[in-house]
Amino acid sequence: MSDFKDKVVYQIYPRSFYDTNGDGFGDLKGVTKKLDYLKDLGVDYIWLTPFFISPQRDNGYDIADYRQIDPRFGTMSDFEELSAEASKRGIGLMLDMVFNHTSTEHEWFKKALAGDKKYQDYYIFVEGSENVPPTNWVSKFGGNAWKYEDGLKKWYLHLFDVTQADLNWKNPEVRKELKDIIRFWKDKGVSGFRFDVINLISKPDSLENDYEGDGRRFYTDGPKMDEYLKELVKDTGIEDMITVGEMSSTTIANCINYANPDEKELSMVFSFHHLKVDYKNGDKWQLMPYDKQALKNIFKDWQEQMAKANSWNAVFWTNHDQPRTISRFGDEGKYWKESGKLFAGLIHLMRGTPYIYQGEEIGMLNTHFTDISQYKDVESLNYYNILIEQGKTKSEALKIINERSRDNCRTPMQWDNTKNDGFSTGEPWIEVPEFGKSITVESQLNDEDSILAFYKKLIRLRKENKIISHGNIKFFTDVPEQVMCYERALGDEKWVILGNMSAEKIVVSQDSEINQKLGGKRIIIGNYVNTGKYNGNELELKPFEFVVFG
Ligand code: TEU
Ligand code: CA
Repeated sequence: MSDFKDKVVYQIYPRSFYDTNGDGFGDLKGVTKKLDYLKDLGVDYIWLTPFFISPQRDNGYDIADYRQIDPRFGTMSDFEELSAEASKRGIGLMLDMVFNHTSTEHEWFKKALAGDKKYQDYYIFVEGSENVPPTNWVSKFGGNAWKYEDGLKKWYLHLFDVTQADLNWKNPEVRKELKDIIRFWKDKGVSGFRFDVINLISKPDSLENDYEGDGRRFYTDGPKMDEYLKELVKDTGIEDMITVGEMSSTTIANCINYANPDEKELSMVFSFHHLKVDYKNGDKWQLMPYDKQALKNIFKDWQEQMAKANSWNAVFWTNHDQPRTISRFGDEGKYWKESGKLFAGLIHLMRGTPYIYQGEEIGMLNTHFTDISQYKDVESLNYYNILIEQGKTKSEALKIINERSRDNCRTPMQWDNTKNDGFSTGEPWIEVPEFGKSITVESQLNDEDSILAFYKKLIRLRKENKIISHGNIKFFTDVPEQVMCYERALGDEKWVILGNMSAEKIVVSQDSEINQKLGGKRIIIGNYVNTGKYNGNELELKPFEFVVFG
């Protein structure tokens, strides 16, 4: 298996990236148009979220035909052009394979509903009384995870929206169909794949009620996960391509297997524990300031244990399902720039392949929408109603959606200060937020001190220093709560990475383990060039300061 340790991936949510025909939807031609920008940024791969035929109930994660392009994104020849132009620039394309479920508009599901037994066995249909669902499992988007089909007198499982029916991976014919889809896109010359919620595919043999949780402990990291992944990879011959699996509520032990080169499953994994440190009682819909100590503990465990096992992580702060990083962990005001750079640096210097989500590289912020009607995401709209049913006032519910909505990352890419921030000449499918409007690519392109310039520098540093891509990692625990600190090491070389995650000045004390490591080291990178004050005994970090000593 090849390694992808010195590579950087850029995630594009095409519908919000760049619209070339004024219909308000970003399109594939729009991605092609912006390739020079991405080349200049320095990324190696683009992960495109789904652009296949879909009713778009879940913005394309509800696929009705895996081999055809939804006309609102363009045509197959647009895709081929994008692929050829990307390849000219040395950029590979990664496609998003949503294999846990299909849209209920997929022909397999339609045939199943029409009574075809072969296709009923493609999904998880269960007979039972109309009044009692087979289990009490909760859909990730709210409500029970089963839907009753009158015509068939059967229930089907949908871990996500009711229009996203879970596939039955126990059926070898289903696995064959999915492998054919991979072969189809592989033949088109793509470089790799991202597998959506892949650790949910292996369902348990017996369907039980969950009296302690929402059911996830029964279907997450299921019994046949390793077997299914090995088969998928081997039979499609994608061992040497870049692959990343999205792992929902997983464990380190499982990810060690999924992302270990000897296992020939995946190149790397996304896990989400570090993005739940602001969930009160583990509930996304209860607000809490983020727990810095918990965040650091999670990174320490994942980074050190994956390294020890020679397994590989994808490292990231955000994606199309998450709020914007600066709004969530940093400072939207005075320290906008500093906090944008700090969080970028902390991730890019870790052990793993960094993923940049569109707009992150210029420090885009949450939407700050003022009315629920401005939101489009199915999950946000469902949960708004659930919060109201629970007795929250409209403004309380809106405040929660404001912080947690997946739409925070789905508003149009802010290119310049023309109409709709240069995204579209038409009416965008989702509003361009007023808040943070001045944050654009154009305003940062020629600014050496910009967040954008800092991302370019981080990418360049990775290419020039094997210690970043291949070094070992160790976290320091003997530091103030606000400070994240770790050491990278390769051969005799050692770097110490320090970041102040707060808006206060923090002094790292004299007897700390870190200070002993810093003797004679020079500053390789810093938010405030040459002002990382180190006098041999004591280190003072400014608000959101990020320093690398090496
Ligand atoms: O997301 C999986 C997933 O469970 C979450 O990121 C989810 O959006 C969040 O936890 C809900 O609180 C993947 C895709 O990234 C997402 O866009 C899709 O909606 C989902 O799968 C279904 O395909
Ligand atoms: Ca368009």
